[in-house]
Amino acid sequence: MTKLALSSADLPVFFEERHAALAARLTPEALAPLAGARDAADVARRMGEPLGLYAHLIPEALGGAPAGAGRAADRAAIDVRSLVLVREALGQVSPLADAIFAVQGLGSYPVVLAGSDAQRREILPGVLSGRRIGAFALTEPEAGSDVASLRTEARREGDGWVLDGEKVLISNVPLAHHLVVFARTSAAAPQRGGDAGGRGAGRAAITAFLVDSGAPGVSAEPLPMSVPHPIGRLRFEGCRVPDSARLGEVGGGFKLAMQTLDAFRISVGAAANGMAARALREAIAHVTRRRQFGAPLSDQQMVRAYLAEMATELDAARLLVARAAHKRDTAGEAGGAAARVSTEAAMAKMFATEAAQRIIDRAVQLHGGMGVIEGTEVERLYREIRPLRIYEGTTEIQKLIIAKGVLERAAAELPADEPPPGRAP
Ligand code: COS
Repeated sequence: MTKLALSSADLPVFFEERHAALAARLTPEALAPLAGARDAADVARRMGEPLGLYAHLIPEALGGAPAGAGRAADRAAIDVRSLVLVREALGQVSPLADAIFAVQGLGSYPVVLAGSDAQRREILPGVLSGRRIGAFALTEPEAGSDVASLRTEARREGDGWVLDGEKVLISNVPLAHHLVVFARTSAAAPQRGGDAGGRGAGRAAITAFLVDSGAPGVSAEPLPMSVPHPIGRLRFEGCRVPDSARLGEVGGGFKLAMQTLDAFRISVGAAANGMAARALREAIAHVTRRRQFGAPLSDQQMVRAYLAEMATELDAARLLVARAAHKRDTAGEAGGAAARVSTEAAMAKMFATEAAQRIIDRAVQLHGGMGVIEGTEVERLYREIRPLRIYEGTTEIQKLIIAKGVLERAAAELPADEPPPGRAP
């Protein structure tokens, strides 16, 4: 590979000079140590030093990479377009590295957003260097998409809290030094779709905590996945933490989780675009080399139709991702918190991951039988892309978020005396 396909080259209108400089550093040579590597701990460390990729997860004011003019002093400003470029590159080179990078972000951005000065000082320098790896412990056996129904409990005891409960499908668990744990701090027992007080009360009862993965009362167990990916289960049994381990306000956990997901869902789309770009490149190489019926496969009209669809879908996905990231980075900053981009982020995540699955599937088809032989690049990508349509919010959850945003926008545009769209006057 001579060069990686990065959106900043094709879509300069969405990007700035610092992105071009970053893209120039994201070369196949620079990222070669990550390609094909299977030792997750080694991959995680290398992305800190020497590669410096985690700098894009930390605001400049806290020692990370610049997020653009006027944002240098903003202690919550991470540059989502830089995340997009890093994940597009990692998606092409090493989906394992990409997944670790993303979860390092999910496990540190809540500290950036809501951490006290002491928590930021304790966590962020290690995140930057790669000496410290984080995880985002939200999902539970009975609370996946329905975050408000989570059951892990944090009970007030003396001047601290005691955590009890179970988390599953938590990426980075086998590597993690610290965990961002979302727990229920209200006494109300949760029911499906929230708690006894309804969905709103279910959400208002969630608080985030910063917990050391080696703390007494925490145990971890790895889970094997269909692709090489460090993931596992966590148990909290009488895990005692001081009140200073609380991340943000009591009851602020749901919002903190959603704000974190809004920023990182856009970059999931970018990772999907990276994997799709790699598959398209492999498909083009194959169909121009392989001859059937006396000519290269690329002479066949049906093959050309596939290539046309793959390239168009990839460009459409890149546009949605770039639009969401640009809006997230440039929309009015209010009190350090970026403007809501839930709808655009959900569109980018949904469309790019679904399109990448289709593009990679066609790349497998174009490879014929070789496409399903273990060790072929497209066969590996076929397995690697699948979790992206599920993690950080399934395609179905993204549709709910998009529809809600569209309806709210339509309602906001209506004159006060007009009935909502779709309803008879
Ligand atoms: N920033 C700030 N506030 C946000 C927010 C954001 N990005 N997203 C939601 N909120 C706020 C809303 O404004 C609302 O506040 P009010 O009650 O004050 O109006 C509150 O949070 C609830 O939001 P919403 O009504 O959208 O919540 P729902 O319960 O209807 O839906 C879904 C929540 C289903 C969208 C959410 O639970 C979700 O994203 N689930 C998927 C979880 C996931 O991605 N899991 C994977 C884990 S990581 S691999």
